[in-house]
Amino acid sequence: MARKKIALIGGGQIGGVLAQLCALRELGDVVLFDIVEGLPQGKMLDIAEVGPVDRFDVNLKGTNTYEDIQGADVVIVTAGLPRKPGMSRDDLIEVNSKIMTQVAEGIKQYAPNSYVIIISNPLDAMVTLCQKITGFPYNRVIGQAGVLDSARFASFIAWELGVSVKDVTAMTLGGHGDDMVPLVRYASVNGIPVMELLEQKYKSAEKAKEVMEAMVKRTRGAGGEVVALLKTGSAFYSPASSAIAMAESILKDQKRVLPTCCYLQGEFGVSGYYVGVPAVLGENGVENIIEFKLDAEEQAMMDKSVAAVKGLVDSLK
Ligand code: A3D
Repeated sequence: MARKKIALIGGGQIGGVLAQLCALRELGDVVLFDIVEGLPQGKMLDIAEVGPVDRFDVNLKGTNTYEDIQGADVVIVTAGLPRKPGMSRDDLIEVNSKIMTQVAEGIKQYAPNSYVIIISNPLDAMVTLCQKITGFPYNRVIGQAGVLDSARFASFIAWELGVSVKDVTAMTLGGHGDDMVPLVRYASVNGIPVMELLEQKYKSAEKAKEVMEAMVKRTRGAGGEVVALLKTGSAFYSPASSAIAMAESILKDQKRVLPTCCYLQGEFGVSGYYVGVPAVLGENGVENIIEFKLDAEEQAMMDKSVAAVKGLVDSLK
């Protein structure tokens, strides 16, 4: 059986970590593409030379030629500019649309059967554009945002309650912007509602609500928090790990339920747009979108988030 092949388009901060994670987990052979000469070649040589230490055995290649992505099973795209302090993700739309157009054409020509995971921002718009240009079916073009946004929410909850991050489940829905929807009602520690634990801790429902609101706010602004600290770019370890979880679920047909930027056709009352929702990811990409009932407050937040996505995506037309 042929070894799996993963193509990474964009060899910057996230691209380099993606390549290392693919190697460490032996997900398959990896090709790292970038337009900057020497950058992907240098990063891949650097990672390859530590194979004897980390004990991974996969082929790693850096390239400036799209032909080298031929036969890729999964393509992960990070090509595009990241934010600088004070910028919103939406400020990147003009420049990153041009980059995404080139990238999607390369994928369409050289990896026509691949499953594509987009990370470039503004996420929801870039996924939409990539799907349009490649013409690939919706189940094969998706975006990473929700795995990371949810992990940030879960981290804040674990730190607040003093419990292991391994035991916290939390999820965000909606677009990858400041209006994303952290689902408070479904956040739990091994199934025990987080709100109940906060009320126990503070012995006050009001204070518990206040603490949760602060965590929701921090989750919505978590990307910007990292940007403000780094000053020269945006988060890169966490988006890389998040996309790898999605890629691994597809490559190994794990059928994990992961918050994924998916094309909706009526789910959650949305039609014709890419929005973050829980999806089963397996050998056929998005195999199922998991819909469940939102209460009135959650639906209102979802509608607001979707309206922001629509505004941005419609500006592409
Ligand atoms: P960076 O380190 O600048 O890497 C981007 C790479 O893209 C650079 O090496 C460029 O040379 C390369 N590039 C530029 N134009 C092209 C092109 N036409 N074809 C191929 N490669 C090209 O950025 P980064 O890795 O930190 O971030 C990459 C993207 O991910 C940005 O748009 C970020 O905003 C986005 N991002 C998304 C998340 C999500 O959770 C969705 C999180 C963090 C960053």
